[in-house]
Amino acid sequence: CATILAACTFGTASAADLTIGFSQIGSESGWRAAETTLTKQEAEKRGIDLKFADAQQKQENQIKALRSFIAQGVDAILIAPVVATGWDEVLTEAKDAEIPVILLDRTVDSKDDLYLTAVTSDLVHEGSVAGKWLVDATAGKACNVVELQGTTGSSPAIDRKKGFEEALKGNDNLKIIRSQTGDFTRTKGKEVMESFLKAEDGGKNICALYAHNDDMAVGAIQAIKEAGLKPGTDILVVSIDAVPDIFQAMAAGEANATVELTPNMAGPALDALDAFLKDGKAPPKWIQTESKLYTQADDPAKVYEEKKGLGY
Ligand code: GZL
Repeated sequence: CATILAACTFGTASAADLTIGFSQIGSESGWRAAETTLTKQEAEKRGIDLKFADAQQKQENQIKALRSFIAQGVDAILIAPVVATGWDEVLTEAKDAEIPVILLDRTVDSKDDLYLTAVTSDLVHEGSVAGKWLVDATAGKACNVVELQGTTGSSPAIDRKKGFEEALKGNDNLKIIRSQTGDFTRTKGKEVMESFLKAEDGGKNICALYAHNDDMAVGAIQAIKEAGLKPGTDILVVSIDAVPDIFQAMAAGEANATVELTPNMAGPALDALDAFLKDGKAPPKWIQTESKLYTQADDPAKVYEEKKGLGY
C-alpha cells in the first residue's frame, strides 16, 4: 500500500516493486489452467511478486483470499470472480485500503467504482456468434438443441445463454429442449449429456449441442460416441474458448465450431495497472478482448498445433 501511495504521489512505482494478489477460481477447464499459466508468466516478465490463491470454485475462498491480500497490504489485486454477486463488502474493504482491483474474464454486479477495470470478452456476443453459426448451419431445418451451461450464477453462464437465445430469436426451426449446468468441466459435461441422451430417445431427438465452454463439449462428445451416435454429424457441436482439444475434435469431424477466448487477460490488465500506478491514468472500466469464430473450414489440425504451446 505504501508503494501505491508513493506511486500515486510521485509516480515512481515500477512493476518490479509490486506485490500483487491473484484470486483464481480454480482449474475447472483447460482454458482456466492456461489463464493461470499466462498470468504467472506475465507477472514474472514484469518482475512482479504474484501471490496466487486457488479458490477451488468457492466464492468464500475468494473472499478469504482478498481479505488476506488486503491484510498483507498488496499493491493491487487480480480476481476472476466465480459468480457475479456477493462482492460489494470485500471490494469496499479493498477500496478503503486503496488497493486497486482488476477483474479477469468474468464480471460482477457491484458498482464499477469498486474495481479499477474488468478485462473480459463480450460474453453475450460470444453466445450470439455461436447461435448465429447454428442458425446458418441448420438453414431453416427443424433442430432440437440441448445446452450445457457454465457455472450457475457466473457472468459467462448468464451472458452466453442470453446471446445464444437472442441469435435464435425468429428462427423457430431451432428449439432449446434441455438446458442444464455442466459447471464448465469435462466430467460434468459428459454426465449431463448422458442424461440428455437418455431422456431424448438415445439422442435421436437431439440435433445440436451448445456448450458454454469447450471442456463441457469434449466431455459431451465422449457421451455421444458412447451412445453410438456421431458427434459433429448426428449431433452438431458448437462451444466457446477455442482450446487445443476442441480443434483435435474438429479435425476428427466430431465438433463443428468454437468461439475463441484469449487466456491472456493478465497482459492487458497489468499494462493498465502499470499506467495507473505510474501516471495515475485510470483505464476504461471495460477492456474488451476479441472473439473469433473457428469452424472446420479453418484447418483445425493446424490450429491445434499452433495453440498447443500457448499456455494450455
Ligand atoms: C469465460 C471464463 C470461463 C471459460 C471457461 O470468460 O470465465 O471460465 O469459458 C472457464 O472455460 O471455466
